[in-house]
Amino acid sequence: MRIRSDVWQLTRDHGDWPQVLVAYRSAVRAMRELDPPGGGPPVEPRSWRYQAALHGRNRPDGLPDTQNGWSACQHGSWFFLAWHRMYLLAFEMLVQRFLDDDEWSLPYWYAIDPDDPAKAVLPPAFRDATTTNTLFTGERSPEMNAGQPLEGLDFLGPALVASLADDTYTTDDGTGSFGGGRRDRPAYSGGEQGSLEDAPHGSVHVLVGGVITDDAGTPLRRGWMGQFDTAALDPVFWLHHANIDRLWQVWLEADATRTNPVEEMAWRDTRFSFPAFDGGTVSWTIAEVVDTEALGYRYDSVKPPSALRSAGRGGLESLQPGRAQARRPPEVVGAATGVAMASDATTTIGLSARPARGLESLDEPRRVLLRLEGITGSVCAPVYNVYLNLPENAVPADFPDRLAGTISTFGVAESSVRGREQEGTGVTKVLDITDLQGRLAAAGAWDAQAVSVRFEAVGPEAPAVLGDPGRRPPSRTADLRAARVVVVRA
Ligand SMILES: [Cu+2]
Repeated sequence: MRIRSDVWQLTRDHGDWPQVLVAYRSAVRAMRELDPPGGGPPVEPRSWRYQAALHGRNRPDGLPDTQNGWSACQHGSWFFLAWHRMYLLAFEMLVQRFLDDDEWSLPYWYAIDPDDPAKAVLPPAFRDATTTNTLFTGERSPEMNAGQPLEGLDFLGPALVASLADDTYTTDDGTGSFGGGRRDRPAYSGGEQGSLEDAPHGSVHVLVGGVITDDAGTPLRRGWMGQFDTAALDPVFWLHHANIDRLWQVWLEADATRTNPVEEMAWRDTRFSFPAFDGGTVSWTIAEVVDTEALGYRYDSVKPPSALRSAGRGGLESLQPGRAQARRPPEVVGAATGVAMASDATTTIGLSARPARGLESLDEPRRVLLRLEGITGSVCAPVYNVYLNLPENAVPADFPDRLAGTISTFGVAESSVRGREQEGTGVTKVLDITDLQGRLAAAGAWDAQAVSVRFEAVGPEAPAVLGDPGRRPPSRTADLRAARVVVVRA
């Protein structure tokens, strides 16, 4: 059984260059040497840029290039975790062959470890700017390359714990889930993201990607990790995703009642293929990858964060109140359409006035959700915090108890472009506000007639590079918006 290990633990035990990273560096070099010199589309399936193109590659017009099986990554649905598990496994098999070492295993980077915030710094091997170091890239947040920790740990840690407290792998009624919304067929973008895919996964992408500026400091584009079509070019992508893959296992093992949706054919029987080292392909159905030990690997630790462990079984319910109740059909109690999400934008949502349905008259435990539907935009900050009922002119940071949740913008620009194979209708995110609504009501800060929603940008706003920037100059104004923001009782 191979072990995938914590890259920071290896670094602390063995110095900046543990053996697994020395080997990884030389495998990346070998794969990069198979790329066509001087750019142009990759042709050799084992090459570095070809492997990244499997995740995403844009044509000059900004739409995903789907030839050769490229642009196949799955986001915004229950296929997210399974597709990325296979992608990593096929990549790991290639690296093993390049190294002639079938024991080599991807390490993982636990960037948001609520019990060890020091791990939020990029491991030193990835920051070493020596020209021969293939693990370094300048197409990355300059702050993170300088050794600063990931921004926003204060709220990303709790977002991760809340995600791991969610008992449901998938739903199809828009009420949110750990693993993502149900979908009949695979799709590149759009749809309802699972809670793990959103803040814990997407925020690391966009914050590590950062913003690349010109000499005058004008934002030009996001770094590689911030976009589908470039994310896997950064060697740290694979370690970040190994951690997301591990967190799937953490979630499963945290409670014996949890299950993957293996009863559902559209999930279980869906098959994805990847290039094999000797030509041809390697492929799996999702049913074939649900058990990592059957695939030959496990993680050195699947211990949940202490905040989740100390919550215990009863505590899981306090983190996700009402989850254990019988599921009811969700009921929309308020909605606003065309909601601007630029920093400091505030939207007021009128709530159903009928007393029997008002949220204050809740006499039975039900969940209250804030669903942000169809989020689109081309210029936005990496991450947004969403607050409810802030006093006018309040500084959001002064009201951490009114934070409804954190959302990342990874994948938003990709889901906003309309094309032959995609609708361009954006991504959907669901925040559980049951607990917050209860606290606001108890503090006399909940109005049964209306709720106000305020967005706060974290990090600088930057354009996403989609298409030929020479032909279509990117907008400079933040244009993030949600087609609809809904308050739901479920
Ligand atoms: Cu990802």
